[in-house]
Amino acid sequence: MNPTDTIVVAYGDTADRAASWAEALTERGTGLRVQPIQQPVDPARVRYVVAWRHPPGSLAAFPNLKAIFSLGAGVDHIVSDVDLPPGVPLIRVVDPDLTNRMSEWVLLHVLLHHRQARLYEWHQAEKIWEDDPHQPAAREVRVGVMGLGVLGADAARKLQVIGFDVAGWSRSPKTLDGIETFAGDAELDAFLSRTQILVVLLPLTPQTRGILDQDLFAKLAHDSYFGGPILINAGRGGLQDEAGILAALEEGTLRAATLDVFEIEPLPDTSPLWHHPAVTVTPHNAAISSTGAIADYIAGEIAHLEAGGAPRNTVDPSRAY
Ligand code: NDP
Ligand code: OXD
Repeated sequence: MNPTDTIVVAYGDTADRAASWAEALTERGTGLRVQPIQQPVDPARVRYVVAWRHPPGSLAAFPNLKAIFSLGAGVDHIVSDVDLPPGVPLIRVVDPDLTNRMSEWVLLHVLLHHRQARLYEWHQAEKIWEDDPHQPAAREVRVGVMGLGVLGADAARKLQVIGFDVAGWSRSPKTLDGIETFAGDAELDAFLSRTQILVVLLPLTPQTRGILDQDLFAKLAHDSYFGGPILINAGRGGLQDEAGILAALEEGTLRAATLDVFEIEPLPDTSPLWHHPAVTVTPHNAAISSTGAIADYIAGEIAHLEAGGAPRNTVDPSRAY
């Protein structure tokens, strides 16, 4: 390892965030220089890039990269760059801190709908003392998780522990104890037709873009106690047709939606989703990353690569996730 070898933090949103990630990685003592992409660097010395919404085309300047790291679990913000240096492994975050945070969010929002928390919030504001004697038990509620990867599988298992009747859908067949699984386009309709609460933890790829539309909502189970299917999306905003969600809520094809991700982020002030009474908005923080945990993970993977280890948690560029 040469001490002038460099890790570049390509955080596109703000220079401040790039600088704070660079500081966090420096504190981990990787033995390499760490600097934000906004500072001048000798491109030939850059061995690693740590990226979040980097300026497209900017990574092509580095001819000697050993790996590109995503600062998150998703990599759509990287694979959408048509000028990535070819043949460089792309590594994403797979870390229990992120996984647990996502499952917390999923459980919170499934339970929030299941136990009608917003109704009781309103009752409290109106001083109404009234309960619902027909509140179903978790076992009577069918939850479907779209995407059974690292995050979806963990959330599905934890929903199952609470008692929900859980199923999942993925690209390739999966076996999860006690969870009914469906795979591929051929089994999508069967999965949807049993799903009362739909949790989406899919990556954004050319195959999944726009998948959450009115046609799909119409195929969900419409027999739930809550008066219609519920959509909970923490995958990516590009999966969803927001006009379609609003139309489905108006016509009753959907009963409610909780959205953490949006077609445009931050969600514009003008979006009707902000004040729709059946929509809950969270600011893309379902699995809000702990800088420390992610920096530990990346520093650990760099140490593993520097010791001659093979890249782990890599993304298959042909699948885009
Ligand atoms: P994984 O790659 O581990 O899992 C992706 C899952 O989606 C897999 O089960 C995969 O199927 C399935 N899938 C992909 N394409 C298709 C398809 N065309 N049809 C059916 N199933 C498909 O990803 P993670 O679980 O780690 O993360 C999922 C996504 O969550 C990320 O890509 C990111 O967009 C989002 N995310 C959001 C966060 C937030 O804060 N809102 C935080 C972190 C991630 P198979 O198993 O067969 O490969
Ligand atoms: C991620 C995210 O992909 O936070 O990790 O969205």
